[in-house]
Amino acid sequence: MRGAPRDSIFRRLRPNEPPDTWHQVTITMKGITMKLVNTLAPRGAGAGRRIAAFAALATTVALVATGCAAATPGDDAGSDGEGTTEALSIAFLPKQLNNPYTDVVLSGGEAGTEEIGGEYSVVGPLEASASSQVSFINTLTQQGTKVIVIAANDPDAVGPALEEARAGGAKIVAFDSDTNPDYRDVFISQVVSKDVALIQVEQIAEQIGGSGEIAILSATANATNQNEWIKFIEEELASNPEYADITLVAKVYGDDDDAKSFQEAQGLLSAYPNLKGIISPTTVGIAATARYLSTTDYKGKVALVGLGLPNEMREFVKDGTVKEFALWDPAQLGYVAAFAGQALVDGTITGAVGDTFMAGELGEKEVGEGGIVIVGPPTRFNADNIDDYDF
Ligand code: RAM
Repeated sequence: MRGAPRDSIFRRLRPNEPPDTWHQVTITMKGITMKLVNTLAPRGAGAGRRIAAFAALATTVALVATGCAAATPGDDAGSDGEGTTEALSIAFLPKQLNNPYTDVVLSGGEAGTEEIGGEYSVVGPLEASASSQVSFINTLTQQGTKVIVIAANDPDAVGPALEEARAGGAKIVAFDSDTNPDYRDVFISQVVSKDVALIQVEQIAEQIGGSGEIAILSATANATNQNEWIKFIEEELASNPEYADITLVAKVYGDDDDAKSFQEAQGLLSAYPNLKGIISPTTVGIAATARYLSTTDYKGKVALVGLGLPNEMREFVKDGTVKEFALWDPAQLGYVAAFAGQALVDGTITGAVGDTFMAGELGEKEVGEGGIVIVGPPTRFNADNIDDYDF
């Protein structure tokens, strides 16, 4: 293994680390790696200000990334130590750049790529619409990128472009949000999809006392991951007699846009005055909904569960808006994706069930049914443990 020795990237799981690298995007251009960090947003600042500041920053990043998309080597790329082999180019294409969740995932992707001795880059759109990733894939294909790691905004819209990339020799690793399985070699999934759904149903049922109206506030309507989780949530509500008194009255979409998610939360409460709880299986949606609830009489009365970043949710757990939510360590997702890309390129795996590869400090990973690699279990965050996490 090449690359400089370093501490574990999963340092965020250690308590009391300073949040100094919290919002960051790294881009590599003409041999120079730039880290853009939102230092305007210390932990505990208002979420609105924080997200607005980062959105402005990310606009710059996306424009730069569009212009030079991902072709150039990282700090220590370009040599295998003997000066003969070209570094493996691994390009990450998240659903959208201006999403704090993406930043954490990418920090793991960068660390994994560095550990492999690969050439890391990031490109991506600023909004998660179905077709927004196609032009980025085309550029990566033209540049001969060896591994494209993609979180799909739509399982099929990216298909033809990914097929072309593969025809040119690229390996495709889906992560976070899957493509149609025909278009990728493996999918790195944070957790077992059904488990993500079940934990959220359990949490909402606990918090509303087992009966009443609930709603779902999701990301975009096309997102594969969100739709998979919602499908399992609906199935569980319909089939488990424990949940017979819970009624799902609405599903709305905040498009992983802070302002739209905030408005959708507001809209839900005015359209459904008897609403007892909201499930938001997206980090953007749950933070925006918490911010809305925290300033209204609904605070502490309407339950809010879902998937959130501890650093974004901390203030709402402390002020009593939110009792408990869930997530996993997003950095592990990017980290494992980088190693999967390398394993595909060097032929260790093909994406067949039972294939195994080593993912650095996370050890051996196995490809399961459907070409899916599961990374880790979900964690519940509440007032008792939220200060132990820093991501
Ligand atoms: C949002 C995105 C992402 C999802 C997380 C939990 O940031 O929609 O795809 O996995 O939430």
